[in-house]
Amino acid sequence: MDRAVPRSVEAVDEARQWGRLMELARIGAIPGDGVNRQALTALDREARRLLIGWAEAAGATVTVDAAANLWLRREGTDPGAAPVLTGSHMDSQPAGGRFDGIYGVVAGLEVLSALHQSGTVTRRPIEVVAWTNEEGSRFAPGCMGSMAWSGFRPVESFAGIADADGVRFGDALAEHLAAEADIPRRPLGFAPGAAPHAYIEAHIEQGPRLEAEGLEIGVVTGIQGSRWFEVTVSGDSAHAGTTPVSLRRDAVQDALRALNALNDAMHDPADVLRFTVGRIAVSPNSSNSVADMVRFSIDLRHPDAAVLGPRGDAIAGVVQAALRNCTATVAETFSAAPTEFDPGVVAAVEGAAAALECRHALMPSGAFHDAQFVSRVAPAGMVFVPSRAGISHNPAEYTAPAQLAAGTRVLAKALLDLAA
Ligand code: HGY
Ligand code: MN
Ligand code: MN
Repeated sequence: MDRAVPRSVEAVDEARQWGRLMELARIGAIPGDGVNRQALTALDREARRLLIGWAEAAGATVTVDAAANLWLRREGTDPGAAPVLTGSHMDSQPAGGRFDGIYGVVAGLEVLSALHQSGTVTRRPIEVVAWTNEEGSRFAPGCMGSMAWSGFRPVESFAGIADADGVRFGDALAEHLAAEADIPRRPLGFAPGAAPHAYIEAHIEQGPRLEAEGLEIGVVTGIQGSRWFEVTVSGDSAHAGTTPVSLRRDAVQDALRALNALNDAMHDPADVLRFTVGRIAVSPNSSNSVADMVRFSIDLRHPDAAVLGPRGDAIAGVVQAALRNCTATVAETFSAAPTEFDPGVVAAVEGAAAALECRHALMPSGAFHDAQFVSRVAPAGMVFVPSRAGISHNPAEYTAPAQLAAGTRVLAKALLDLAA
């Protein structure tokens, strides 16, 4: 490990990076310093155009693939060498913050800018990628761009998924690609035997540990497993005033019975299992009509597949047993096994943090990331920077400029070592 700090790492510019993040945060800004920038919307495209302008000024070539993943490439001396990748996502939660996802894309861009500014040329090409729809809040599930790119699921399999307004993913993707028709295309995925040499994603921790332990950098060892389900409880709509309870097939009441049963079934005294119902839709959603349909989401996570498997597999039976007079369907829409990152990439990140004398620790990720799908086809790892009070998926999400710059310098050093 070269312990000297390369000029390109020193060229990482804290103010330039912060300025870009704050300019992007204005696109989809919501009260409380938050951001709502949903995937494949005009806001998403506006942010991408801003990023593309900066990337071209840094000498990168820009391409888009069939899943609308956006690629910023800096050539190396050996153009045929497998590239080193970095990046993250640009879409946000509906009540999102200014850093989740977008920090990793801007950090990758900052590395390209620093390499360009310092005239540093690496042997391997370096590519920054902005993955499509990581959050899964407009179109569920998340990580569609990285799942399609890694071959985990074909992009066509998402086409029929509709957002809250009934817009199908396939149509939103087609509209998006048409709006970016001026950007050169690249094939989705990679040729056999031409997988990237390595991938490192910089991201905010979205948890309290780094701040609580006074650490600057998280060297991420892996990502806990996650499974998403969609539960639909079906009854009959009826008049709230005239229909006796004994004759009702009330989807709200049976959904409540199912939720209570699920809470009991998913209880974990060690508080490691994460069971979340974040979205509930009621039809016809009228105060004086008995509900004929309730649809709710389940997000289930655990670091151990031996726990996540059985607990997730039990969900359908728990729901069915809880119903009194409605019917229900339970569909699994997302399943990402627990991920262990590549030891070589983890060592590159840890070595970079040590070389730059950053206080760091090895740690797993509670949040999922596109890196979990990239890691199935290429050696992957992540760099975390602290989140104030561990807050994320909330407008109050915050990381200081100097903390973000430290993360980007570690990213730059690790990428340089891997691209040598
Ligand atoms: O849900 C997640 O873990 C990620 O932040 N989208
Ligand atoms: Mn994220
Ligand atoms: Mn997120």
